[in-house]
Amino acid sequence: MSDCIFCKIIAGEIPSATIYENDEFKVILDRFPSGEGHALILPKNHVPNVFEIDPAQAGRAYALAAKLARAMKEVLGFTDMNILQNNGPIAGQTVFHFHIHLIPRREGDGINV
Ligand code: DGP
Repeated sequence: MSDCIFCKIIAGEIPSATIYENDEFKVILDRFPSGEGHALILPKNHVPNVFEIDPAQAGRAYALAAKLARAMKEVLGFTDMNILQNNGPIAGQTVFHFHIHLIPRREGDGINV
């Protein structure tokens, strides 16, 4: 989608810090992180939100979230993590390309999700 910032990142038109990639998903660091290591799982196809994503693809996205959560915990040394996903502006979605937030949590980090 031509005016989607995440599609531009996936196409390589806008730089991003990519931490993982496969045929279906790209995982980048959030440009406005809630905390250290805040990452976003993006499907490479444009799909706006949970209401429109293929449920099977949503399942693969969450399976990837579970794998990355373990790898990130090992590498970054945090203890806890929020995994969340916003759908629609009232729910706090600001980029209308489905994405899962992986937010490492540490004691006393002061993050409000
Ligand atoms: P949400 O509010 O759930 O739609 O989250 C969108 C996230 O995307 C937000 O945490 C900030 C992040 N973001 C917005 N623009 C960019 C960008 O250009 N690059 C990266 N890496 N992240 C972005």
